[in-house]
Amino acid sequence: MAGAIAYVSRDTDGVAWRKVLEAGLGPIDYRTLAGGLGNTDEIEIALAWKPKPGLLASFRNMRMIVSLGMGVDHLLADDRLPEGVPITRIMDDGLVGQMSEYAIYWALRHHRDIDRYEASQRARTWKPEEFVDTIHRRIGVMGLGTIGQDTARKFAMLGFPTAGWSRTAKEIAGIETFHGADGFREFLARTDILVDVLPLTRDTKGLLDGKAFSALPRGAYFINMARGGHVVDVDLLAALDSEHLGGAALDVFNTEPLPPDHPYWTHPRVHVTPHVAGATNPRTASPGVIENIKRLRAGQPLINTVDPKTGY
Ligand code: OXD
Repeated sequence: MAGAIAYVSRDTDGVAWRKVLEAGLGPIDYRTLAGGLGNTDEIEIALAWKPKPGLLASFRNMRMIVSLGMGVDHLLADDRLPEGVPITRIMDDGLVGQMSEYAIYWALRHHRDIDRYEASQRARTWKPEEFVDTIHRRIGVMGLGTIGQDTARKFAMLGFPTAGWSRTAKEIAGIETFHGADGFREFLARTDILVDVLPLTRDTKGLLDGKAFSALPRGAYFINMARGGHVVDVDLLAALDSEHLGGAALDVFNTEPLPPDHPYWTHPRVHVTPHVAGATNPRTASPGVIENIKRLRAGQPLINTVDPKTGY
């Protein structure tokens, strides 16, 4: 039998992944953190989500690492990550769809003043709010990978003027695009609802600081479904407190779980969700993983590979 496949995540017991992998590959030597990894020299492939630093380095014969998230910062944060072992990541249409739903949900809530109507209902007050036309609510999506493009296209389909910002230049039909440090301020200045789906890399850590928030128009709304590490929290709180920002929907945080005493929990203009914007679904994520396992074993080039230098 081929080498072992190890499920290295504490999020679930790994049973769902075992089922989908067996359905695609037949009998496999499958091991989990929960059930015990056995002789780790036998591990050929690691399916990993937030592995303990140094653990993957102990799999001496490992030939491929599969990130169980579309983001790979959880792997690259490990300074003992074995060099030369290819890193691939899941590409999950299900997760992509969930992420754009999340952004659209919070954007529409803000766009249609639902927080205010909820407060009015609690006060039994019949009070129509001033309406902003869709064509005057500008969406800006930071990050134009698979998730960003899907999200931007769906906003554009709803009739919102939509722009995207990415590190390098991209052209996407129906979306105005900006790129690089030079395009960042201009992008922010035309954005009423900012949606963050960037990867967390050396270049994007702390990118959303006081300067960035003040470049947004007054009253702008911020949706973060990427990584908390992009945000300088004190600056976001200051922008919310001064009402320069109208509100924020935050799914990801610098520290997760969000500590119980963190001001975001009780901030009147912040909605907090526990990193659930997009959950990896083994059913929709497994075809690409199975394809890569077959390719690895047949000596063929892998798909969905990650460049550790760019971080995505
Ligand atoms: C991911 C995530 O990276 O869920 O896929 O955060």
